[in-house]
Amino acid sequence: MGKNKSYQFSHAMCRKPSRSITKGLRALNIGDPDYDLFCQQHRHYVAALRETGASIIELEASESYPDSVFIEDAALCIAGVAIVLRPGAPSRFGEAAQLMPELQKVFQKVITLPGQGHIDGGDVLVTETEVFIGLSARTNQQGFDELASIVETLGYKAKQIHTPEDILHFKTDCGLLDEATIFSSSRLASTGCFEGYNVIEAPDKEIAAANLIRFNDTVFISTGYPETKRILEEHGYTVSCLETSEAAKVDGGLSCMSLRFTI
Ligand code: CIR
Repeated sequence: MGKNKSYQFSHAMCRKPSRSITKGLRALNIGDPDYDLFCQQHRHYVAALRETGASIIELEASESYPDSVFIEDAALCIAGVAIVLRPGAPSRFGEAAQLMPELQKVFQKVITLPGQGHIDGGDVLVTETEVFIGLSARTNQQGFDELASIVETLGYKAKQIHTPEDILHFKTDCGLLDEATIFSSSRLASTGCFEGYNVIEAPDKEIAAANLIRFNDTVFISTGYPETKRILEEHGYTVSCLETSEAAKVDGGLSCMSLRFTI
């Protein structure tokens, strides 16, 4: 595995949005996503990842699972291995089994969690040596224990975090910028969970920008956060903005729409 494996990737796997996305889970109803606009934004997302030099595997939409476009929650790809997770929301349980054969086409080793714990990929942040796992409404202690036991065999240290209560997923509020640096909301950073890393805090008025992804040489942020863009560029990052208005209506952001890995 090469250097900077936490943000340099040969591949990403994405799933097209389904028409049933209008039934997607959300904490607050601010209106249904527009299917056609979601598809357009998703196409731009896929194209932008591809432009970094990666190959993108695009799966067909799955109507049975409204939230399946948020593919990150059903698996974790790490150290050349795919780990099928067990999402914490009942309407999403079946996404993992549906994804498994797709992962088997790509990975030599696909493993499942050993027990009945729950864990959403949105609660997992991978750095060069550590795997942060945030307990949340979707990820429980048993899920942590099961995933921790697997990633430790892959040479990573598992770190348990208590995600502040009103945050859906750990990565709703943070993203990796490079091997030493994490971008985070101040509410999450102030818990001290990123000790040992450099932290760049999201401006309080742009807290939703915290769900960014570093994918190869580009940091992708959602459009509409000019201060975040300025701060990241000042730190020397190449920043590209992507429209995520429709995903946001069902609590989705940039990280959840891809599995990022190297094979
Ligand atoms: C859900 O509530 O499960 C979806 N509507 C949104 C999932 C977003 N996933 C993520 O940020 N990892």
